[in-house]
Amino acid sequence: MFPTPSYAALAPTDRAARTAGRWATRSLSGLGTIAAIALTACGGNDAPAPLASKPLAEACAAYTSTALPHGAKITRTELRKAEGTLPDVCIVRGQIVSSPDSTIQWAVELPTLAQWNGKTLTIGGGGLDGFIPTDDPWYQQLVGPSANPYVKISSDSGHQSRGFEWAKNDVALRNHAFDANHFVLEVGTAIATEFYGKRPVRRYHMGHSNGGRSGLISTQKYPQDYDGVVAMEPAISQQAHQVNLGPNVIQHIFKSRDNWLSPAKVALYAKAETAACDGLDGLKDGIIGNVEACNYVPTDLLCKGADSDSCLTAGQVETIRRIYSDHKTPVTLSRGAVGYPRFGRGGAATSDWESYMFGPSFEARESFNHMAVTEAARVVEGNPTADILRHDPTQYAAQYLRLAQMIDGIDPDISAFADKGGKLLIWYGLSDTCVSLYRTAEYFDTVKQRLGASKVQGFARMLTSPSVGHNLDGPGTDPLSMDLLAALDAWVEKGNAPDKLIATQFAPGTRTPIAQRPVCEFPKFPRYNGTGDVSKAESFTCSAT
Ligand SMILES: [Ca+2]
Repeated sequence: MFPTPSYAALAPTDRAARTAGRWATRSLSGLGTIAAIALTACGGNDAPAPLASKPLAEACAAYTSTALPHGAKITRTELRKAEGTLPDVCIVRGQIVSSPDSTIQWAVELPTLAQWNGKTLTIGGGGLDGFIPTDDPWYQQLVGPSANPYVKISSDSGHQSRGFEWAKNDVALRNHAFDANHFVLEVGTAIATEFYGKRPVRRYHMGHSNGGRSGLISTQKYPQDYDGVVAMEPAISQQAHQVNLGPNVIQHIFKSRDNWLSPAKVALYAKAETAACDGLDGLKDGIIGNVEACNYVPTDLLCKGADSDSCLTAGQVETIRRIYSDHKTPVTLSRGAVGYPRFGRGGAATSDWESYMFGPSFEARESFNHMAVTEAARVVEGNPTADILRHDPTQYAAQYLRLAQMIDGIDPDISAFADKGGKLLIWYGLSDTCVSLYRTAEYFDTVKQRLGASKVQGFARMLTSPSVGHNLDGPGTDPLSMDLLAALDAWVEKGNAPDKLIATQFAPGTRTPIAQRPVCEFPKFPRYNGTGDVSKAESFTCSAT
């Protein structure tokens, strides 16, 4: 139930066959079957041309199927004309009625036969889902132009509202947690096979926030589904987030105006934190690379007289201390987990603090974290008007555990995914103030402990970019400039591990490149070598200290 930037800032803002054989069988339905019969009858290579060999509009209008897996039914097909960097595609839309309480709406985007690279890309949805990611320009921007040659697959995860009330239903919860993406991947695979006359050779997943979680959980629940997964800032422990942030941070912020930080006060703090910590990575460039060494506490900003935008109250200093503190609400969640770690430094200089912690006004209580803990509290209390300021998670431990056991993507045994050659690329902005970087780092450590660090190095990486938040903005480099999908594809197809990725920093509000930095593996960050052009990546070395 985590947002993507589209959730808060950029717009009103995830799962293959249980066995490879099953989707191979499915792939011989429809036109594939006709092709197979024709091949047998002629005894040669004169298979009829696939539907996709016709002009796209004609092929799209003619496409139909009565044999899709999981009872999937097509509701309509439509041609979307090229726009911006997006090409012409045929969109096949449909649904899977899982139960009276959960219908999965899905869409499959088919490029022309000439453009198709023979692969599929599932795009995971953020927030609480309830929308089709491929219909949201933000998600098309997230996967980038590199995704255009792919068949793009996405779903609303099995419910049509953006709230969390559907979570009381087990089928809806299971669909959202992992099954919807799995079912729809099989549907998309069957459609691609019928449309192009050949089965996809690779299948990837890319998502951010909850969409990153859905990619990660697929490697745990359905390890045969994907050949590669890009999980950006994955929200893998959402109930731990609610149970801990609610009483320890959100209640504090919204119980008194003196604890809430206005945009002006966030800017004041951002400037002071940057001044205190920017140079710890060897260069004062506005980027706080060495987040571990940054321990600034803003007591120097304490108001000496009347409260104003140029000082912080004691309550506001306490708020900041809580953002940067580990929390231990005594509620045990899946795999015995208790607590939720602090957020990384640098978030005040991104749009994250306003989006996720404070919102635009104290009275509105519109921050995402406030909304998330409130929605969860209402589900576990069974009370649609429950107020987070009076909610005690310890009274609802069993209900939170039920949710966590379904949604959490924290099984460290992803050996089946690794052993079949799957590649996993996790990326994090170090300043994320929605989903703690340190929680995912803890999870990645458990994977290394289970599988061995050298094995993990062969198929999985956790990369980070400093001074970038959950909205993918900030003084740091642009996360989309790394082209993580292309990096994943190069790792899967050519064995080129993503060891030397470079990210580009743009002038604020523009697409004018001003500098480049190496993308480092956590806990390393780009440290300036002390000499060399500060705009060039080669002048920086990935360092842990
Ligand atoms: Ca710096």
